[in-house]
Amino acid sequence: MLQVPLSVLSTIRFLLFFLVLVLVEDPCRGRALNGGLSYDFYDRTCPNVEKIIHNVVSQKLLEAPVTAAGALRIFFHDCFVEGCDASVLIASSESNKAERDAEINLSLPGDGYDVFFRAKRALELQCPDIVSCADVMAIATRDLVNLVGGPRWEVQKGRKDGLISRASRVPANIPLVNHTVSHLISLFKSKGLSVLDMVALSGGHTIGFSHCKEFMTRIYGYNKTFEIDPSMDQGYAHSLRDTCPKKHLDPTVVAVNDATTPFIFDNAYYHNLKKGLGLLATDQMLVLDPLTQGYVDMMATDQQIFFDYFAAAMIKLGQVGVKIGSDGEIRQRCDFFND
Ligand code: HEM
Ligand SMILES: *[C@@H]1O[C@H](CO)[C@@H](O)[C@H](O)[C@H]1NC(C)=O
Ligand SMILES: *[C@@H]1O[C@H](CO)[C@@H](O)[C@H](O)[C@H]1NC(C)=O
Ligand SMILES: CC(=O)N[C@H]1CO[C@H](CO)[C@@H](O)[C@@H]1O
Repeated sequence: MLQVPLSVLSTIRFLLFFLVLVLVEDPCRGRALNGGLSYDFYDRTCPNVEKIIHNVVSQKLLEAPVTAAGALRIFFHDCFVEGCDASVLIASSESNKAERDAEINLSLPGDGYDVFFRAKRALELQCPDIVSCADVMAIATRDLVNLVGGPRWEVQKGRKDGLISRASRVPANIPLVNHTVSHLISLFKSKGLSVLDMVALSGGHTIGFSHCKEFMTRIYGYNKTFEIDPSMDQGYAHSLRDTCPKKHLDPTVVAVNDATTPFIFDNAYYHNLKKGLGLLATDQMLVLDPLTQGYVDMMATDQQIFFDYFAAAMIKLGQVGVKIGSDGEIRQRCDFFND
């Protein structure tokens, strides 16, 4: 019979013990929780990254105040399609219709794209080939939200830029105004975001605009019983009818998302919902559905609570489907893949 010497057994036991330690304490496992992102990612390679982006962003905001809302919506769309990998910035080519040109994107505003392109160009002068467009988007969006009155949070960095951008992958991943709350919940859940995250992120509609077609069915011929959506404040509905006449509707006309403080990032959005002043059907439903109305009340009660949950949810949004290592690249130009 083969005798296993005691020393071998104890070595095996030691190795097993060590393995358990590694499994429990492996720092990579902890990092994987943030998708491999870190706060100090560019500390050695581009220490001024945040300052450079901030300068560009604040200049752009002075020129075009609508930039904040545009950028925030583009960032959200980017993260929901292929993850936060700047795939939304890619220009279409002859052989590829990119995300930007998916129908829902036609309303994403040019100033929002422009601020990301400008920030990247400024970075390339000081730290060429170092900072990904995906990280530029996360940092610039944070700055813009903060500059229009919203909270500030530290941005985790280290995202790579994606290698795929297809218009055909957009529709299934982007919420529409005719979706039910339960559909929205499952869409957000599929991205790792909770109901609370969803209600907090919807507060992004405290700034920006929507085109008339997004709410026309609420203010004209709603259903057989009601001409106007009964959950909408009737005076508000009539003022929206003035903005968006049924006949000769100009498709470029927009209404502000937050009827009370349209240009300030605050919690007025939630107060509005409680008064029937939600613009989109999906906004108004958040206060009608028992799964979400408690969170709406909470955000309306205390702006600081909204800011804390919004910031936490933006950090989670910024982790959705991020690519690290060889999963992606550092683009030289945000609108074209390297080759
Ligand atoms: C919950 C589901 C959501 C739906 C159904 C939805 C839908 C829409 C629609 C239809 C518009 C108007 C687009 C246009 O006509 O130009 C819009 C605008 C906007 N959305 Fe959302 N959205 C949702 C969630 C979010 C989230 C999570 C964010 C970001 C945190 C966000 C940020 C924005 C912003 C900032 C605008 C204004 C854009 C501008 O002024 O150019 N939305 N949204
Ligand atoms: C929602 O609207 C889109 C067009 O904007 C339409 O294609 C889709 O069928 C609608 N979905 C539902 C559930 O009504
Ligand atoms: C019209 O909409 C209201 C509120 O959404 C609803 O209660 C009512 O049942 C609807 N009526 C018809 C005929 O669909
Ligand atoms: C097809 C199309 O019009 N795409 C547009 C998508 O949005 C950007 C930014 O506004 C435009 O530059 C594209 O032309």
